[in-house]
Amino acid sequence: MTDCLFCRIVSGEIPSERVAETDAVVAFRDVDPKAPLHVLVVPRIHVADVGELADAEPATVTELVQVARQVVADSGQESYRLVFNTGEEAGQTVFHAHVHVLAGRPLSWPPG
Ligand code: DGP
Repeated sequence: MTDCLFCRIVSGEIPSERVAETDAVVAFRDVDPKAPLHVLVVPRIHVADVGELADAEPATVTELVQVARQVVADSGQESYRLVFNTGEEAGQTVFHAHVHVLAGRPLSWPPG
């Protein structure tokens, strides 16, 4: 039993709409989408953020990006944005590493 939301999604205890998975990562649709395509790709191991993931399992950081790219390709999109909110001030609310995959509409810059 864990109180980490994304660990519970990875284990299947909390349902999600999965779009891809590998031995190391799981990709599922964000419950509050900010773009027509908004998927989260998360490592199966619990680490708080992408920096910790880079220290613990550097190959899994690469896999997050590869799976993100595949999810975008499968959706028929070409342009996309990957976002790693890291730390409270940067907007991170779930402290299990994840990358937001956003596509399907024009995305402005800079972000808020
Ligand atoms: P962040 O703010 O970067 O930590 O992103 C967390 C994201 O997680 C946010 O966009 C909403 C999403 N989220 C929160 N709870 C759930 C849930 O229960 N299911 C799914 N699929 N996504 C969730």
